Amino acid sequence: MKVVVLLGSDSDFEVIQEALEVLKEFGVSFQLEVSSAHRSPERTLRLVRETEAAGAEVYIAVAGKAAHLAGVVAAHTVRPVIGVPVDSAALNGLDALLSTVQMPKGIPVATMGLGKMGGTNAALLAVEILSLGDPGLKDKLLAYRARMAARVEASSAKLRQKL
Ligand code: RP5
Repeated sequence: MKVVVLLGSDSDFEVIQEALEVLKEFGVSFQLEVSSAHRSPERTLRLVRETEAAGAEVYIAVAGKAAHLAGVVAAHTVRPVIGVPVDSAALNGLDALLSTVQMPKGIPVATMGLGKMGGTNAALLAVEILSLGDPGLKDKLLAYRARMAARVEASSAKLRQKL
């Protein structure tokens, strides 16, 4: 497995569902686990140690509210850690966004935008990181972007037809 996806709670699953499809689309192997920085701190530490020893190259940590998961994971590995803040109800995710992005100097977390958008970008960033050592993945990323650009062009043509 190349990527480890950690969720602070099973209630975060919806946020990362599309991201898992992206990883599958790119043929990137991943391991998905629920582990909380607060409720199961020892399990979180064990998972980071075990998966790094097993060859994990990138971590994606998804958490809401006082979201410490990404920071805790980053504290225990020098592999890149991508944080996805969950947009839960109380503060619309501002709590999780600030908790994830405002890492003190020395322990970086690459923080994505809130919610599903951030989840999908986390998967794409993980693929980009892995593509540094895998030209095949780079080609797939370029093809993915070309498909996106074609969709923009098609949507523009469709809109013009409506006028
Ligand atoms: C965080 O608290 C989790 O990442 C989740 O976003 C939030 C709420 O968790 P549950 O109470 O739904 O399990 O730790």
